[in-house]
Amino acid sequence: LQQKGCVIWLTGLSGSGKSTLACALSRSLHARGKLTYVLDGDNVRHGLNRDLSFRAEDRSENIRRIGEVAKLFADAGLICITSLISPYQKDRDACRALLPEGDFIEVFIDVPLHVCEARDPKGLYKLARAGKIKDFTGIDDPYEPPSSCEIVLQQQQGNGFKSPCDMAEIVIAYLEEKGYLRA
Ligand code: GGZ
Repeated sequence: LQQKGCVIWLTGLSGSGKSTLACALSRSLHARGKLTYVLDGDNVRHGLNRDLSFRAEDRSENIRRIGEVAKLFADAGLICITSLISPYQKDRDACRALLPEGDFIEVFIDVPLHVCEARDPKGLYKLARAGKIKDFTGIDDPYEPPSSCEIVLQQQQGNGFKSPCDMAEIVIAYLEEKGYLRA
């Protein structure tokens, strides 16, 4: 086998930059000759998971299914990047438990709610505040930050701001150190 598979599990609020980071990571890994697959909540909810709502039990089922699919990709030797809010700790832990020790790499994109809300790229926070979307994460549905995860990314660290590419490099350095990028 040409590479050892793993799952890079991105978690964070809507508007925290998960999809942008997933894309930057995947490009950078391709440039190193690695096979990747991105599973994005927003996309998968239009196909495989189109029967699921944002109620707590449906979010859990969304995460469970994507965790199982991610495991299949990792088994096949790919680096699978998931990009879901995945707000509940117990659901993330259940996905972790599907994989061999070390192969589930949880990455918390730690962007505060007020920053995500100020960005509001799709206008969803505005709708949620107006009560037009119910059960919106961070507004009237909880987000449980990881209590312990492999990587925490913050936009502002020290005096500098981190771009999506800078963040991707941090994850790539981790993969390198753990031996996931060996030929
Ligand atoms: C949270 C919602 C909601 C509610 C629609 N709560 O920023 P986006 O728009 O593109 O990504 C969000 C996406 C969340 O889907 P996930 O599959 O990642 O969620 S979870 O892991 O909790 O199952 C957001 C949009 O769908 N969206 N309604 N009520 N986000």
